[in-house]
Amino acid sequence: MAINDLRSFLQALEEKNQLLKITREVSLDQEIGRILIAIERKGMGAPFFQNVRGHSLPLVGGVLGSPMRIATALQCEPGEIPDRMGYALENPVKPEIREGTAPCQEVVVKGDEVDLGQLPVPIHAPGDAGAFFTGGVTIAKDPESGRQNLSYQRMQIKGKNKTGITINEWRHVKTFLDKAEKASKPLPVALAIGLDPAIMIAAGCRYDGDEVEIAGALRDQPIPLVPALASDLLVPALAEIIIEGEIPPGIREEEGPLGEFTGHYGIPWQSPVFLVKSISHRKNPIFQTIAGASYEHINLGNVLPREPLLKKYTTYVSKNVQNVHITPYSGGFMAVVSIKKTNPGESRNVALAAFTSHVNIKNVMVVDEDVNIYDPADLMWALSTRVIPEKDITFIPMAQGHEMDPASDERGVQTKMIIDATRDEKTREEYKKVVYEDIDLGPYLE
Ligand SMILES: Cc1cc2nc3c(=O)[nH]c(=O)nc-3n(C[C@H](O)[C@H](O)[C@H](O)COP(=O)(O)O)c2cc1C
Ligand SMILES: [Mn+2]
Repeated sequence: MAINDLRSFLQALEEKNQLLKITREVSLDQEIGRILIAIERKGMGAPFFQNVRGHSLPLVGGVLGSPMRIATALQCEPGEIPDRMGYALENPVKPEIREGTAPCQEVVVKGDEVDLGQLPVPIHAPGDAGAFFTGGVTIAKDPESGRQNLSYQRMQIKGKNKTGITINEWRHVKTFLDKAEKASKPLPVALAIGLDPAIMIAAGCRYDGDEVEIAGALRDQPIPLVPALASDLLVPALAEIIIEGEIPPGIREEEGPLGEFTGHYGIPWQSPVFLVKSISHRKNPIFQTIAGASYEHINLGNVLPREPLLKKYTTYVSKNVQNVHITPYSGGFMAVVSIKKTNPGESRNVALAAFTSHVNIKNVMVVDEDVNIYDPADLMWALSTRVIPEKDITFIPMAQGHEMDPASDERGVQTKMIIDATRDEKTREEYKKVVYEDIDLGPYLE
């Protein structure tokens, strides 16, 4: 079955037993966040809440919270994800611009009718400052070149038609807003919620063109876009909900704190505001959210966009590299490389290559090919049984990392670490891993 929007993706997840329909009434105030995280940590499916207290819209979260669900979204095997992402980043496919009204514009609410309180926006983590839109993709254009861009900017609700908008340094939207503010003009923005997961994955990538072309490459066909209602932006035709408005120039207000990808809270910051002019949606729209500091958040921002280069650089150093993974439970600070080692020093060279693939990589663990890089327990087993600390652990002090990592200084200077968990030739011969074949337990538990 082809996936081209959130609905078809949810159906694909359901077919793979990766969707958990929750019919019991749940509260937006932390309860949904708690359930999202508990279910994700237990490796269950994506929770699809049918009954949100005080709201008629259903809400889904965690759809890209596991390698299995990402593989379902990309219609490949989990081990093929880095290659699929690498291919898409190098073979962009331009979108298709459609005329006329699109599904995402079936119902339109404008002007004074706009009320963000009608949407089921959760307060996710206990320390969050309020309700944040976290699962929507920001659409904006360079005011000079007209180039369009997709990214994530979380928005704290501040009124019926007003939110904050968190725009970090180095973001394309930051350069667009700088240009608009210099000309004392507002910057039109659309927030698209409830999307084809290919568009969500593309929006987390650092790319110099329009990220929708990466989504097209992931789908091997152009993504359909339609003209927005309140600006000259182009929005995904099959989105569930589109919120349109603008960022007025020169305004900054306090926003936050919010649970961040590092697994720690940020501190309150000064943000521009987003003033909403219209909300359009499909009939019976589905709301979508991403819990802060969830694996889903880290997969989108820190894992999927970076594994292709990690694979490319490590494979460049050794053709014996089997696969790579950036682990979502490390804030994206840990890279794991599996290798079928043939030379004694090969694993160290591969680790050094891994550091060059992204500044955020702080810990690199190299394992033999019999270790499951997606299984934290298998990695801890390799650490516990195959590492001789004084020989296999190497520190690289005073290197550059991420400034939000609490184990680095305020400019991100930190010590990097190599954990070489590969065995030498002799140990490899002497010690074989005990492997029990996987089994379908269904018939035994009836
Ligand atoms: C779930 C998620 C939430 C994010 N939240 C924000 C945010 O609030 N503000 C921000 O500037 N960047 C945020 N980011 C990071 C950027 O959106 C992301 O790096 C994006 O690729 C940047 O796009 P750009 O290269 O077009 O600027 C978030 C990323 C993810 C995956
Ligand atoms: Mn961009």
